[in-house]
Amino acid sequence: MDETREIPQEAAKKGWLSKLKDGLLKTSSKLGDGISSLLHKRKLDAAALEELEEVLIQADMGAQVASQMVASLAKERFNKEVSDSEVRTFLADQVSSILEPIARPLELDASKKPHVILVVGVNGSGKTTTIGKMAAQFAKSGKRVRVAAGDTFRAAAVDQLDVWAGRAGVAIVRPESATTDPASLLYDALSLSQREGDDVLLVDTAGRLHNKTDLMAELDKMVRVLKKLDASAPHACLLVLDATVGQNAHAQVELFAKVANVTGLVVTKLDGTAKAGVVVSLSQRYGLPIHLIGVGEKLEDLQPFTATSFAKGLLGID
Ligand SMILES: Nc1nc2c(ncn2[C@@H]2O[C@H](COP(=O)(O)OP(=O)(O)OP(=O)(O)O)[C@@H](O)[C@H]2O)c(=O)[nH]1
Ligand SMILES: [Mg+2]
Repeated sequence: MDETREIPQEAAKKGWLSKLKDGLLKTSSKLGDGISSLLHKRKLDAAALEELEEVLIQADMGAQVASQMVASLAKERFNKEVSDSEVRTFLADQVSSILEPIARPLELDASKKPHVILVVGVNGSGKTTTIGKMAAQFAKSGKRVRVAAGDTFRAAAVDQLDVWAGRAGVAIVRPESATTDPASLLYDALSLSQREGDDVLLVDTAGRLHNKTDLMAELDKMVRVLKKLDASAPHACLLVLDATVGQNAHAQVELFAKVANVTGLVVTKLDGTAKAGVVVSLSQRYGLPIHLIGVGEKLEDLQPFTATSFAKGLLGID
């Protein structure tokens, strides 16, 4: 047995689980405090259940999920003595089964050279940071990676991606000037990437929220240009959502689903909010796969989304 290989992997896994738990601390402590105080010296009666529903809604789980979870808890434990840890474990199981069908790793199709990933989302949601982190992780796993600065208009946006590319040790395609059209930059990036035999091309896009028509036109143009070189591209379109906006994330999913063929979600900034329950309401409502989550600004703070560990982190269970 190769122990030297196993130990670092185990350590990395443990490291990520505690990082996830720490990252979700704002939400889990709010939920935990709410649950303990509503159970304080009392049985799980109707008033306690009503309070619990409110606590879940406050964490942005959504009204429907909150009422379903409370109803199933009531079925089993109504008017019984329950400890707060029993309630947290019960809720974590419920959350986990809601998340299970949509927690899907982002898979690369090895037959696509490159596998083109378009990254979209509103201003400041974490697109560029997420691309940087993903690029680093793909590169670390031995993939040949290139990033394209499709947000051509803002020099600062291009420079930010450049810094991440340097950190990740991957190639970048930069626009010649602020007037370079994003679609023509993408044409150059994909041609180069095909010639070089890259495994992945990650495309950053502008987050300025135009009106819906402009946004659709710009994304359509980008997709059309990519298809000239590879009819199956883009192979994924990831919508990056900032968890701190809570229920507003729903409006963003609805907007982007209309203007782009969104294939999956990345939820960022879970560390900065007590509203991490939004992940649960998004899962229940749209059924879109959630591939990755961000719990911090550093390279290692982006990780695959897994149902059980997220559910446990959310409810503060070890
Ligand atoms: N705490 C925390 N901060 C994050 C996370 N992801 C991104 N950020 C921060 O959020 C800010 C915005 O991130 P960007 O990656 O620039 O967002 P963007 O979507 O590219 O923004 P625009 O290009 O302006 O549309 C930066 O300060 C990031 O460091 C996360 O998971 N946790
Ligand atoms: Mg950006």
